[in-house]
Amino acid sequence: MKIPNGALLFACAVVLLASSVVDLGGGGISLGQEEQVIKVVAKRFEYSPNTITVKIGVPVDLEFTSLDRLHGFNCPGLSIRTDIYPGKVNRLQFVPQKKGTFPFHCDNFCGSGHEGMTGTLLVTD
Ligand SMILES: [Cu+2]
Repeated sequence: MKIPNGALLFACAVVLLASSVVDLGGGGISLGQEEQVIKVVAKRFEYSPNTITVKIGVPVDLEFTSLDRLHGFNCPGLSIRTDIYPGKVNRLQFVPQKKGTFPFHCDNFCGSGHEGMTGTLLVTD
């Protein structure tokens, strides 16, 4: 099939125009279910919040910050972990695939009291 150059250019222009109009809509368009963005603050020897509730099958974006030093977030039941460095946002993205109650804990030794730095991640319907 032969397409005249002019027609191709015109088609490209229409696509470009259409995409720029969509962008002006502001902030992008998300299809499907919304992401669950949850901010978690870590400090000696706690997480805030220390109970995190998410929905099964919906993408989760955990945004960790530390107020003092390096901590960790380790949730073995869901096979997820991240380091939590002070002064930056440490993201952990996952899609919960099973319902339940999953304990998490700090896995970077952060002093006397470190063993009590724990929380619970609840995956619900
Ligand atoms: Cu810690």
